[in-house]
Amino acid sequence: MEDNYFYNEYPDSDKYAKRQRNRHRFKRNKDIGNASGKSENQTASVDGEELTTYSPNEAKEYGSVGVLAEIEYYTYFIISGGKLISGVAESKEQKSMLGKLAIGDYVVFNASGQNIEILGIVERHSKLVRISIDATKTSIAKAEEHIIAANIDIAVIVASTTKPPFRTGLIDRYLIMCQYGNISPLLCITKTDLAPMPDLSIYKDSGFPIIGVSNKTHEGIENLVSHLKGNTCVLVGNSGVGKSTLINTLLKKEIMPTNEVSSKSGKGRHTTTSTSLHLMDESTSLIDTPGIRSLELWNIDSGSLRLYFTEFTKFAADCEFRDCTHSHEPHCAVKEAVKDGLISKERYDSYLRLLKKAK
Ligand SMILES: Nc1nc2c(ncn2[C@@H]2O[C@H](COP(=O)(O)OP(=O)(O)OP(=O)(O)O)[C@@H](O)[C@H]2O)c(=O)[nH]1
Ligand SMILES: [Mg+2]
Ligand SMILES: [Zn+2]
Repeated sequence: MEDNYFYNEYPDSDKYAKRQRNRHRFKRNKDIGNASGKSENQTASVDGEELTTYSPNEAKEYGSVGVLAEIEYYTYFIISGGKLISGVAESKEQKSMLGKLAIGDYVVFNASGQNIEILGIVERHSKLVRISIDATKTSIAKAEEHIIAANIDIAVIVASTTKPPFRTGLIDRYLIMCQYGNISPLLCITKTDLAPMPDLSIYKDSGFPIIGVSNKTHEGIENLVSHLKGNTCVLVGNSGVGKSTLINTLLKKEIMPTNEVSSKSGKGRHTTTSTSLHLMDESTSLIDTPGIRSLELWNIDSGSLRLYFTEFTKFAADCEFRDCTHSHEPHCAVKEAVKDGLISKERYDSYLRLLKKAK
């Protein structure tokens, strides 16, 4: 779908930047208006549980369309027609709907009254989700999803050469999320000024771009920009790897607050606490996310995990058991392939570690 907002005619961008810097002091803006003039019926488009979804063509008939940039308490910020606008969820229905929206959603809204009323969203073409399995734990299809961001083209999986130390486990988890959500991954290694690039040979056959950058020297930034141009990109990764710093580098503005990694623990400080979307240019958006707090935050059931390690698939057909988890079973063709060097041992070990944690 074509959206028509332009960075150059983005009059509130400085205000937005300031608000970002002062976010800890941000209070719900009571001046934005209220929905008291509206009848409750106008929000009846939310049919209890489901979020109303429009096709891109339908959307224009029902209201204005803009991209959801940030939510703070009951206030939402939408970029539409080159402007950053905001509204407040007042009714029970609007509040409940807010909980179902994701940053990056194209929201359909009615701006005819004092307040901006969200009617629904345009169909999502992709979504980055943390997956948690429902109580029956029978399939991934039944998973209850927590959407990190919607309508994403590229997930920039950010890891640092050091501070915090480089590890592959989280990268593998994000690769699974990308596959589940129909999103192209890009691996970005920051802090190349502090230490050499880690050995990434295990990913050499995976086909996604791997780019080293430094936010200090700006090495690699141009290369990264050439990959991101024209796309909606979400930055994900551990706390302290430099996601917000990278957004500032790419926007050439100090919009996002950043914080030093604790010298004691070597861990990030969870500086970013909410997800927010920023325009890099008229066709490129960048979404900053809070660093994942814990590896246990999301789960995939052990039966589905193997499906996300696509390089196992062609061997798995020869396993003795159709539902082989490629761990303890005899006559496992995947284990054979690892032994023969046809599947990366490191990727397999990562699979086993995730399998142990999968519930
Ligand atoms: N030397 C060096 N330091 C960097 C680089 N990128 C980021 N940093 C520093 O790393 C620290 C953490 O950066 P942030 O951008 O706050 O990290 P984050 O990933 O946004 O962390 P959370 O918001 O907690 O998820 C800051 O002190 C940055 O200045 C880099 O390329 N080189
Ligand atoms: Mg951050
Ligand atoms: Zn097997």
